[in-house]
Amino acid sequence: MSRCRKNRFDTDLNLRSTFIGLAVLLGGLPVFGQDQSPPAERYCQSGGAECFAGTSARYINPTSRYPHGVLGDDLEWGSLLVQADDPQNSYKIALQSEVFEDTVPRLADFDGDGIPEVVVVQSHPQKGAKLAIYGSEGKRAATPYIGTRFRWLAPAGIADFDGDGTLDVAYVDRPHLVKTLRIFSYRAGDLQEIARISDVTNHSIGETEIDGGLRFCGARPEMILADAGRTSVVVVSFVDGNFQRKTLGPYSPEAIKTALTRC
Ligand SMILES: [Ca+2]
Ligand SMILES: [Ca+2]
Repeated sequence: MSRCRKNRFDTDLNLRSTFIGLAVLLGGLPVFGQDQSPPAERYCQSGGAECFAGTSARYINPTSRYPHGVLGDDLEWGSLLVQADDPQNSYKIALQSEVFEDTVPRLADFDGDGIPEVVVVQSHPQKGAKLAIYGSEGKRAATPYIGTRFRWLAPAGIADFDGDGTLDVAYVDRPHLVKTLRIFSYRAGDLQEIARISDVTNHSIGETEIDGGLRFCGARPEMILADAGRTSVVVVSFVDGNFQRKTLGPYSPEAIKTALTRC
């Protein structure tokens, strides 16, 4: 999960114009352009990488109003921009005091109508982070805020992990402190917690990316994470009616990548 380092130039139009001009002189390539996040990740029910053709989403409007710096700089995102072929499904969410404290937005279809909703990490200046789902009508569902300023969560994946037909979303609650994977199911338009797995993490303070992710090997999608001390790679699977965690081997960034791509 990648994250471009943002810069402050979007708040200085003169500087920005200068840099865009330089970019043009350098061959027209967008060497500038870190005033927006990379495009949204797509969580396809098939486990593939391509779905929701015609819809894209990214964060825009960097802001320094929430100087937590957990993702490597003191800038977070002020707005979410969703663009779809159908103008009715295009929208912008501009936060006022809160920020999107996140790497990229995530597209997933929670209600099965074929139109993706957007999963974000949104942080409040006093209450810290929560995970939220947006649709064109606005915020559709959210977990509670953690409750304390400068406390964060890192999404681990979106899939029907338990195979009950409803989409689930998982995140590591305070990956530097509490290190607990929490799994929520989208039911009746709300997020209901269905499981917790302790002693895991997917991020260290200052890293610009979230570690791990999903793999599709057996009957159900699995989550790849590190143990809390980042000494081993672990996989969380739904087996025999329960979420279970299993150690795969010693931790390294390469071992995480290998675990994601091999069964
Ligand atoms: Ca939908
Ligand atoms: Ca489910």
